[in-house]
Amino acid sequence: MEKPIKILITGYFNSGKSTLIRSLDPDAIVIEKHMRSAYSEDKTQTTTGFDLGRIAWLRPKIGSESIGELVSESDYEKQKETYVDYIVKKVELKGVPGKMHFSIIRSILAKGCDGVIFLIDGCEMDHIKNSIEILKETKNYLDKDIPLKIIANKSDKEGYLGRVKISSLIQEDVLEASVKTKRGIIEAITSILEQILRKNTS
Ligand SMILES: Nc1nc2c(ncn2[C@@H]2O[C@H](COP(=O)(O)OP(=O)(O)O)[C@@H](O)[C@H]2O)c(=O)[nH]1
Ligand SMILES: [Mg+2]
Repeated sequence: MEKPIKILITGYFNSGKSTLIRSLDPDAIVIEKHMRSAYSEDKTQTTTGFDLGRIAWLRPKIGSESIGELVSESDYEKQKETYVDYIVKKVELKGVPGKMHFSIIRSILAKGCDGVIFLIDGCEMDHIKNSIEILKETKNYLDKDIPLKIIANKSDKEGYLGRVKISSLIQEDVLEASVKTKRGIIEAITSILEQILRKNTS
């Protein structure tokens, strides 16, 4: 059995990591705790362990320049015969707890990952400052050649600061996306998967 490609989903608290993993794999393991006081109306839980989602990346063998589809592993297993003409890669999405004090857990979860998706809440200045810290921390324990994509999430929300502003604040290129509406997310993940495959075959 081919080993799954491992992608670390990291970033500061409230950036959308658990939501992303759950939206791609409804059966994901998500270890959260109820917060003593809710951060916002729809943020009442915080990751205290890790998240683990299992998905399959499916690309047609003919016309494989297509970015393909991402489906949960359990959906893929149910409809396997539909995908006989597809190149299938299993992918594990491992989410971290985003609060600052969980730094050690983040460093452990990063071990052995093939690529990193770094999420930022693109609507909050304070959040972006904390993101800069976590990005620095992440780079400290990752090999330089591990593919990394930085995503400014929540592009659907009022007050979104936008790619240009966020890129200049964190001094890195970021992609615009919304986990909620799925805009830009599938493209970002399939593009990091392609980068990982290219690296592994070169
Ligand atoms: N508007 C909007 N809200 C989002 C989006 N992604 C996540 N959220 C919300 O942001 C909050 C934090 O999400 P969560 O996945 O718990 O963040 P985590 O702490 O990084 O795991 C939740 O209330 C989500 O519903 C998005 O793309 N747009
Ligand atoms: Mg979480």
